[in-house]
Amino acid sequence: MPASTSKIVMCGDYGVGKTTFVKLFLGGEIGGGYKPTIGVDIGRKIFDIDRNRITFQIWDLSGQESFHSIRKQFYSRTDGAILIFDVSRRTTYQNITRWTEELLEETGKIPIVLVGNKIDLRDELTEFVTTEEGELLSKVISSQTGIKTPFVEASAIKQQKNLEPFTMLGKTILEQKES
Ligand SMILES: Nc1nc2c(ncn2[C@@H]2O[C@H](COP(=O)(O)OP(=O)(O)O)[C@@H](O)[C@H]2O)c(=O)[nH]1
Ligand SMILES: [Mg+2]
Repeated sequence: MPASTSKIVMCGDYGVGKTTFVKLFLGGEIGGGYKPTIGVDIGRKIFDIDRNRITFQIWDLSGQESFHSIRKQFYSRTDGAILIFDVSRRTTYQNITRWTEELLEETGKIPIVLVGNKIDLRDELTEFVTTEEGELLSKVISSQTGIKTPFVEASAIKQQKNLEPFTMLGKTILEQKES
């Protein structure tokens, strides 16, 4: 991997929308990653943030989210992570802590962004994870890990805030390279 390439991992339970975010960001299909046997799709995109060029190599678990054996390789040499939960399924929110711990154990301190996805479903539901709860979780992660963890609410399907997690992560990674 060239030094200028940043490996980004998509974390969160099955069905939260990880692949939807990646496909929208890459502007096409992903798949055919070079390690299909470990259940990971890998996509690549070069983009510009504030006149700086950055290359993301994005790793997305392909339906193997529950297999612990896969995830060690998955996290290896990661530069940044997008942690996603589904506001319509509280268990996916509760499991973020576990995803975070597992990730950071392998990577050490790296930039992360927390995403509450599927906010379009709130209209139809009486029980959902609220904005305040999402913000609280990001504060807890920040204070426990020492990593400033921005929180974004999104609806990938409606293409609301679906690119923000990537650009926020890119900015943080660029800032760290400069300092
Ligand atoms: N209502 C709604 N559905 C979504 C949203 N984002 C993704 N989905 C749907 O949720 C399902 C799981 O998405 P997917 O990206 O495969 O999740 P993954 O398992 O985390 O990769 C699919 O049917 C998506 O179309 C969203 O913002 N709102
Ligand atoms: Mg997926």
